[in-house]
Amino acid sequence: MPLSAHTLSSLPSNVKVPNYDRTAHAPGVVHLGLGAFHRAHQAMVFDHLLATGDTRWGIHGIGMTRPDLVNQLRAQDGLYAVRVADGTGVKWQVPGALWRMNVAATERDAVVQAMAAPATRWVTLTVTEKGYTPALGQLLLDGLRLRQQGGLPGITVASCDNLQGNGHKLQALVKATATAQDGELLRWMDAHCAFPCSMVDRIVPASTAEVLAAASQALGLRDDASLSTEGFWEWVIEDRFADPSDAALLHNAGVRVTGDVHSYEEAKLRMLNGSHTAMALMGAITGRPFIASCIGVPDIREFVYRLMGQEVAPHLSRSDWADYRDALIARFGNPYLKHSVHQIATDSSQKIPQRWPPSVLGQIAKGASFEHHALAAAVFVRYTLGVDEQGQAYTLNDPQAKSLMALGAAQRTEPEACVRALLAREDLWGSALPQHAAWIARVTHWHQQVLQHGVDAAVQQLLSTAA
Ligand code: CS2
Repeated sequence: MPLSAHTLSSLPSNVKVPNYDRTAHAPGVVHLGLGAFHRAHQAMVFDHLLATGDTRWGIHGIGMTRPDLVNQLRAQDGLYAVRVADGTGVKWQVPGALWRMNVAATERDAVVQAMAAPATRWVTLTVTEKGYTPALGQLLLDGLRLRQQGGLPGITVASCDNLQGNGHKLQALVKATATAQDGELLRWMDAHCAFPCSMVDRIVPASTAEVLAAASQALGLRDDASLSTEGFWEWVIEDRFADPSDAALLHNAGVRVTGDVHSYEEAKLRMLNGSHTAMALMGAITGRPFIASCIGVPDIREFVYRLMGQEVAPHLSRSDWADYRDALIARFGNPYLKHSVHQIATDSSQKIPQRWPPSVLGQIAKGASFEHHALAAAVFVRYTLGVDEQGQAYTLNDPQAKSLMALGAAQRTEPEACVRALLAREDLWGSALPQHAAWIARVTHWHQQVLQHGVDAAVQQLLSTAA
């Protein structure tokens, strides 16, 4: 039997279930991007708020493209189990905040209507780095226009993607979509809507057969949408809301509401996500399937430790970075999280710009070494070959896959030219790094080592030469 509203009462008592009515109220949140992350992070914060008796946090979840996921969740009445597991223990929970679902690609009108529903107070987004397109701007603008025309209150529109200044980027995108006729709408938006920046953090890998099997064992029911995550979660959001009283509510639910999201964003993007991308690319090439398998290699662990401490930390405004680094190393090693390196390597062209260049530029400005990032960039160049060190082919899942593979294709015969061509791309590295001769020289060096001796030997060489 599958998990659903009807079977919820049959779950074992050690599985935490929603204790509130899921049908009496209209959702107050429209969430765009119904992936694993949202369902194991914000949906659980909203579940907590609903459990306090505040009925305004039900979610109308929007899958951007995939009808299969939405169909699966609809069949389970929006219910799914989350395994929260790490060194401190294993717990199962069924969050109940997901009340309605649609697919943006095929049900656009329903999405616009949802944003303009009277009960809607928030729109949250996890549409990934590549999702910030004019089509997204238009979708939001259409929803907001309908609200304004209906004389409804403004809303909070919160980007939760791994982009620096994500709220500003989203607001600019929506405004850029507006035409000359939208003057009044834009004035209404400025006066009544809020686009806070936020940083969200929880490691939530795409689900695996192992997780689904563990779920059916723990629940005694089939659950095709179950997920596995860690105990740790963090949500830092700028204190800028359409309804200012939301600040206290979110704070009580464990969210950090602050004027300074920036320092949390930059630390997370460069420490956590920057290390993730470096390890993911190394894992893809060496044939190590998961982040935990990479961080389990002492040299890679030391590499990541030094990357964070020596090249990222000096440029962070967050002063507790050493604790943050140590906690990250432990989180990466969580044996319950089968976090596929190929999942994280997906869309690397969209992720690298936020994750690596700011630290490299910081080191350059100080006259300090950027060897770890240069090696990581060399590994990225090697990654574009699409075949690992055992000769196994893999797919580059990236909107730029074609152009990256075309530039990197001849790297065995013309390594320097390929490194140069890939490092010249301002969409990846920004405008300053491609001009920097020492950066190009060091990436070229590490690329040679990686090609000739392999990733592990290059890492070993770096560790033995760097302090
Ligand atoms: C990862 C992130 O896939 C990726 O690019 O680096 O999804 C990471 O797991 C989350 O940002 C953690 O909060």
